Amino acid sequence: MGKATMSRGGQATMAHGGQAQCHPAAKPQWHPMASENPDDKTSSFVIMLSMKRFNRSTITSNGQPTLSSDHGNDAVFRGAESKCGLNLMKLMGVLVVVVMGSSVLFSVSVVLKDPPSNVFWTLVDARNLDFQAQKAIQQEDPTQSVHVSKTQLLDDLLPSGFDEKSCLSRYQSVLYRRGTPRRASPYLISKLRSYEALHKKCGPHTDSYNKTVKDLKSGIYSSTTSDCKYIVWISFSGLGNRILTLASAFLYALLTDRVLLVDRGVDIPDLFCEPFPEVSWLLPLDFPLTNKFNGFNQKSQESYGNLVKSDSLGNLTGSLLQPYVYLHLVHDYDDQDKLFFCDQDQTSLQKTPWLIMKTDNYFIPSLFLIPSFEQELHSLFPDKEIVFHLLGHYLFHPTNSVWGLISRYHQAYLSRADVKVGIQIRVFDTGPCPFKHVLDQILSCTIKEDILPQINQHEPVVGPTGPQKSIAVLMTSLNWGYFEEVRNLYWEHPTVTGEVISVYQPSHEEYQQTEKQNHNRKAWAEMYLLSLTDKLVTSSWSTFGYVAQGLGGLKPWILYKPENQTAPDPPCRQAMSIEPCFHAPPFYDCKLRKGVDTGNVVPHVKHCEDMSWGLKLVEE
Ligand SMILES: Nc1nc2c(ncn2[C@@H]2O[C@H](COP(=O)(O)OP(=O)(O)OP(=O)(O)O)[C@@H](O)[C@H]2O)c(=O)[nH]1
Ligand SMILES: [Mg+2]
Repeated sequence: MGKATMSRGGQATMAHGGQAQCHPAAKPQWHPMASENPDDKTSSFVIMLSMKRFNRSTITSNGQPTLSSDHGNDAVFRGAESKCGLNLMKLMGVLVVVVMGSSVLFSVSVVLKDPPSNVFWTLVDARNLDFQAQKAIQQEDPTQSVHVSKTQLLDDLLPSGFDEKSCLSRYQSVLYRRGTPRRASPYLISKLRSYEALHKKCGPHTDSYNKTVKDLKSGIYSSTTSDCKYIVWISFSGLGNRILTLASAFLYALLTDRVLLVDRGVDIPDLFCEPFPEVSWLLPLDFPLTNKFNGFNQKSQESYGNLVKSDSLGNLTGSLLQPYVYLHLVHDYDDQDKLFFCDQDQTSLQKTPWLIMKTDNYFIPSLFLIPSFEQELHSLFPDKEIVFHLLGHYLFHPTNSVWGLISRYHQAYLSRADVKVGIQIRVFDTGPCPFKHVLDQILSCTIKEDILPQINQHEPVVGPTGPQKSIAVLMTSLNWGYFEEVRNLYWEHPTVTGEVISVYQPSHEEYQQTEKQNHNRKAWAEMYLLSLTDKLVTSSWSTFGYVAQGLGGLKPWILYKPENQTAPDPPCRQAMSIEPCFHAPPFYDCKLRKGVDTGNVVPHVKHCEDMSWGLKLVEE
């Protein structure tokens, strides 16, 4: 990320520049996983308590929870038997077993049926979901197929008919969430089914695809060869950005009846399962323009902006009769590139068989400002704040290797907590880490907003003051320092409420390492794990945090961006909506041909909380 500059016509652009981030003072140091330290009594205590609760129930291979003999409980029963008489105790034991068993069975049946989403927002149900998650993970054969219910298809958001074993997350993810994602409109569901049919007809290696590629190779423009048109998404930028831009490109494909094809970059097939049935979304390796992708930039002749400029009138009329057009929607795009967001220009692009898009921006908010898309978008998304939430759940299913990272981590550190708190720290300043002002900001936000309890500085031990919740905090950061400080704080001091806080961080990669396979797997796993929390704190300007909040359906508390190495006051605020922010929107009225504040045109597109010139969708 970088600074915003105003360009001609009052349009703002983002200059990312170098990856400004918090660097360790010396060479990156690799610390041992502190949270695995057996001396960390805090974590062990929490786990021990939860294990006790869990051991009472195991789940059989047919998916039904049953009661197993917990050795500790057996001992209690045996002692009681000798005191009170065998038969009475047996009877009581059977009664307890029946009551507990039926309550667990009832709750599981509620989960598996089709519950209203708010039913999940209770601790009882959350634990039952954890039983399910536990079962899924504990299966001896992790690739064993699970029964697919309507709930697992996310209330028909997902198509049926996939091979379940090839992508376990598609069916198991619901077991880790408190409820299914928010409901899609029937219109969106039918649009997705139509898209899948189109993809099957036009996707890679179909007759239509082969014909259209043939024309492309020979440089011929033809609108009659095939009735299939394509949008090719180029893999570009950090993983958070790529997830948001892929969702944006897909929505654009839905709106313009194009087929989305995905440049695999270095890692796309390693991170995401195929989302469409039968025909791949991956661009074939022999696609004739692939070797141009890296070179496409703001100056490329084939870019829409430059084609507009080369028109003698400076203004295109009618259709663009090009075999392909490059859409440069990267943060450094200029006023002509931004005409992409105008109706008239969309008409020009309509007949071009191939659009090749490079972007690092979540540009969906500006699609909502294009009049010809307005009605369709309203029918697809009557609730404007769940656009990424739904598209994200439809498109992004972690591959089995990433799902292993997610499910094992969840199982080991998070599943038993009553409350899961996510804290995502992305620092864009350079200097020795951790910064004290960032740490101060994290603590003042979480305590002020009642996300974490205060510590008691004066007493070595504080007894419980009421029913105790276990709170697990999942921190993510490239740096280790913030986690270490927060964990130590809650280890070295009791909380004023007596609650015990366990703090975990999966990795500390120190700096972005896009070429390293495991690096991006971990980044994806961490975004996903954050999305499984109940309360989320994110950093300003971070697409990593946006993905987590969007998938999780969470309105995060956003830590304001520190200025001059000082913790801002207030330290954070809760987001208006769960939608990501478009960092570099155009500020242009296509009809009036002059600058306009696009955050002030319709009630559901507003400026972002963390970036005053950004745009985001909010529910009216
Ligand atoms: N594992 C891990 N990787 C991280 C974390 N924060 C940043 N990264 C890495 O750095 C990249 C940053 O790119 P994004 O995912 O777009 O996140 P962002 O916060 O928007 O950062 P920028 O795009 O660089 O401004 C990620 O994709 C990861 O590769 C983190 O907390 N955990
Ligand atoms: Mg980013």
